[in-house]
Parts: sequence; structure tokens; C-alpha cells
Amino acid sequence: MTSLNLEALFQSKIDEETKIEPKDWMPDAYRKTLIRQISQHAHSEIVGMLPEGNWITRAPSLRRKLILLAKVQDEAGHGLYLYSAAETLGANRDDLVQQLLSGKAKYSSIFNYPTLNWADIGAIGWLVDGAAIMNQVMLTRTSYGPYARAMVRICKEESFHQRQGYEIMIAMAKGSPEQKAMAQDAINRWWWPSLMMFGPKDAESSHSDQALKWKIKRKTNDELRQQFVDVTVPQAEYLGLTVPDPDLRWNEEKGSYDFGEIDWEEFWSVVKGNGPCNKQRLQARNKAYEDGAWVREAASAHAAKKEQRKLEPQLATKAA
Ligand code: BYC
Repeated sequence: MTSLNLEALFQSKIDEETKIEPKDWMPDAYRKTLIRQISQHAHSEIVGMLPEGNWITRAPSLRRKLILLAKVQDEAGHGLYLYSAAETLGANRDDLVQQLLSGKAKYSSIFNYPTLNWADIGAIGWLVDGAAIMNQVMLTRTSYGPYARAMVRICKEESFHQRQGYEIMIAMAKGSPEQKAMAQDAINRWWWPSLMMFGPKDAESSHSDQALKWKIKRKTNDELRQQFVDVTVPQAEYLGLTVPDPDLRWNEEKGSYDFGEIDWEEFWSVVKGNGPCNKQRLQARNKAYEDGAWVREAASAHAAKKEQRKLEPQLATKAA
């Protein structure tokens, strides 16, 4: 079959909603963009453990500590499913990890902001995981089978994360005036970075057109951002808190909110490595990698020994 025919067959499978599986023929560019997106996503889950991990030892009660610990462990699990999904496309996990550690790979801009008070943990669960779910529910229907299946499980866990965050926000908003002020302060700092998670405006998104054609993405960055604002603003109202956007208004005609312009200069500066915590995050990941060297060595020595044991009877038979 010619490459033109292969490409037409591939697109027709996508058009009729058949999932693309690892051994199927796929255009190089499809493989490349999926490895890019899935590995960036995996890195985001791994780096995403850091801002919340910062509060495990300072959670205000044993119950909160247990929940936060479970959530942060879930994020590690998500990273691992996603690295595995990238491996099904032929990517090498060590190469991907090295790209993260060297600062070459991107990960979500949101994790380069600091967690300054306990209410930030509520705001992350509610807003950051809320934004993540909005994007990831769409990805459960992405065209690449292993990515779509990983997303189903991840979304179930993310929705628990979102609810635990909102529950913290409810407790803070209904607490003392100081607690309510902490909750408001957390929204003020996390609102705009959460909107940035959806990526550049559609007009400036370099990958969206092709990703939509291949059904890697099912909705555009701006569509998802709008959906997030529409769902989240009433939740802020229920808390008795406000969203830090003077331009936010309900638009009766379009049946959704109008909202202010994102500070795109800040977005690109964070993406390029100059956010408040970029350097700290990479240092923490590099230190974890170095500290874990003995575990990797022990695991690979064990694997080599197992392999050798398997071969020993064959060698003995040969020698006899
Ligand atoms: N931050 O053409 P575009 C989580 C990059 S983790 C940094 O629109 P695309 C969680 C983009 O990569 C949530 N970079 O790209 C974990 C591209 O750069 P390259 C993470 C960004 O791929 C722990 C360039 O800008 N979720 O849930 O079509 C605790 C142009 O953008 C960002 C995912 O990763 C950003 N915010 O669309 C709690 C979901 N936005 O590659 C929660 C999977 C854009 O050309 N990813 N860039 O150098 C996606 O759905 C898509 O990749 C995006 C971007 C919507 C993010």
C-alpha cells in the first residue's frame, strides 16, 4: 500500500471513531505529537506532586493528611500510566525523564506557582484539578487507544481530587473571618494561572488544528476554558467568595460568562522557565532522581539476576 493510501485509511478509521492501537500504522507526525503531549502530561503529574507535597507534613489534621497523601500518590500513579502510554508509541522512558530533568521538556505552567497557605491546597484541588478534569474528560475520547484508556482511570481519581479541594474550600469559607480571608487569597492567586492551564488562545495554538483533525483533542483550548469558567463561577458564588476578574459578566445572549484577558506575557514567561518556582521544581526533581539512583541500580541488578537464573538451566544442559 502506498503511503497516501495508508494515510487515507488511517484518517478514515479516525473519522469512524475506531481507536488507533500501538501496532497500527500511523503517520510519523501523529506519533510524534502524541509522544509530545503524553510525555508533557506525564511530567505535569510528576512535577504536580511538589506544590501539594509541600503541605503533607503541615496538614491541619490526621484526616486531611491522609487524604492529601492519597491524592499525591494518585498523581504519581497518573504519571506512570502516562509514561507507559508514551512507551507504547516507541518512546524511551529514560529519555523522557532526562528531557524533564534537563529542563528541555515542558510541563504544565500551573505547577510553577508556590503554595503559601493551607487554603492553597483547597484551591488546587478545586481549581487546578477542576481544570485538569475539564480537559481530561475530553481525552477519554482521544483517538489513541492506550491514552484514552489511561484517561478513564485518571478522570475517576481527578474527580475525587476536585471534590476534596472543594470540601476544603467550603470548610475555610464557612470558618473564621481569618480562614475565609485565606480562602479568598488562595482564589486570587490561583484563578488566572488555572485559566492558563488550557493553553494559548485558539488563534495562537500551533498544534490544535491538526490535533482536532486527528481527534487527539476533541475541543479547543478556548472552548474548554469557557466551559471551566461557566462551571466554576457559580461554585465560587456558593462559597461566598469572588473571582478576581473585574470584567467577569454573565452574557445572557450567549448563555455563558464573558471574562477578562489572560496576562499572556506571564503565561509565556512561566512556560519558558521564568515562573516563580520553575528552578525550584527542577532542582527538586533532579535531587529526587539522584537520591533514587540506588533503587534503580538495585532493581536492575535484581532483574539481571533473575534473567541469569532463567538462563542457567539452559547453559547447564548445553555444557552437559
Ligand atoms: N503549560 O498548540 P498548543 C494534572 C505549550 S496535570 C505549559 O495549544 P497543545 C494535575 C504546548 O505544550 C495537567 N505549556 O498545544 C497533576 C505547546 O508547546 P510545544 C496537565 C503549555 O498540546 C497534579 C505550546 O504551548 N494536563 O492534571 O495542542 C496535581 C503551544 O500550545 C501549556 C495535560 O497535560 C501550559 N499550560 O495543547 C493536579 C493534558 N499550554 O509542545 C493536577 C494534556 C500549552 O509545541 N495536554 N503549552 O513545545 C493537553 O491537553 C494539551 O497538550 C494542552 C495544550 C491543552 C495542554
